[in-house]
Amino acid sequence: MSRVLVTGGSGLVGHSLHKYSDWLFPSSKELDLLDHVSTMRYFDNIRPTIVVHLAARVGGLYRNLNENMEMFHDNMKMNLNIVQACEQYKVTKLIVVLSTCIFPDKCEYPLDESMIHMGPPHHSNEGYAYAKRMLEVQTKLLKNTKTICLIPTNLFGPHDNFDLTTAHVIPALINKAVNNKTFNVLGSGRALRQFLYVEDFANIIHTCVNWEQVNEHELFICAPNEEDEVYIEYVVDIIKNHVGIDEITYDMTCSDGQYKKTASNKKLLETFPNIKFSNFEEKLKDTINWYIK
Ligand code: GFB
Repeated sequence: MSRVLVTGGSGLVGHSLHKYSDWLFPSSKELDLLDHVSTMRYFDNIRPTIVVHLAARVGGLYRNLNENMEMFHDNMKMNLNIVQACEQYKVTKLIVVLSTCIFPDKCEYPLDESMIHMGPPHHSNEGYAYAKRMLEVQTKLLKNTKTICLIPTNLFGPHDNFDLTTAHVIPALINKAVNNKTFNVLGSGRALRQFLYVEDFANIIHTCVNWEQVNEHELFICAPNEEDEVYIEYVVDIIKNHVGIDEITYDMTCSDGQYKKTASNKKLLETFPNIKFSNFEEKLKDTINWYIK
């Protein structure tokens, strides 16, 4: 009988997994991943057999630009503790979450799983990117634990972080649109992104938890189809029309971050042909309605 532990259970992705009610979702008070002793004590008591490691210090472009050192430091500490605990308590499967923003900034597109370490990441989030790349290396070195690195594109949905100073683009724009009748888009709006709805990602995680995994170490980019990549200004238009905004301005003094990070879902869909992706515009409107409610 598997005992599934989910770290970071109160966040965007964690919330979408609560429907798997027999899984464990400890709070950071019960399991402080920044504290080695607390982490080992929790694993010793609970003895999980499968770990879904979502907990991270994470944020949008502007948080990363301001907190690269803290991003590296905290994520390295959490990841070291989790991987050591999995080794010591012989966890059978560890699923971790990376991000398509950790890939090299200068590369061929579309991104595929083989490219992660082939060059420096974009300077805007190198702290986060290198910590996540080290997590991929750590998981590969585990001796008795099968590991899966899931690499999502930009996630969005209900229960996201909507704080304007740390949020990703979609919750930030929703917050501004709902709370101000005119609002500022940071940057030109010409960057390209593939947005993954959080419930679709939750389905991928659940599939991996139950997958009879053959290889010791697997990586899967989790992305909607490449042709579903959109400009930020397209997202702005949907939010503007759905909320009924009068005027929008673009603050061209702000960074656009990475221009694009187009990623291929080929390996994921070849391995799990039943994976489906929701309609982006419909789920963006659902997320706005959830925030307004
Ligand atoms: O989601 P986001 O903040 O991060 O998106 P990244 C940034 C893009 O949205 C840039 C535009 O092109 C911004 O110019 N944007 C427009 C805004 N208005 C806003 C706004 O009000 N707030 C924000 N945040 N963006 C992140 C990485 O990159 O991707 C993280 O830094 C993480 O580490 C995440 O991996 C998935 O997509 O640029």
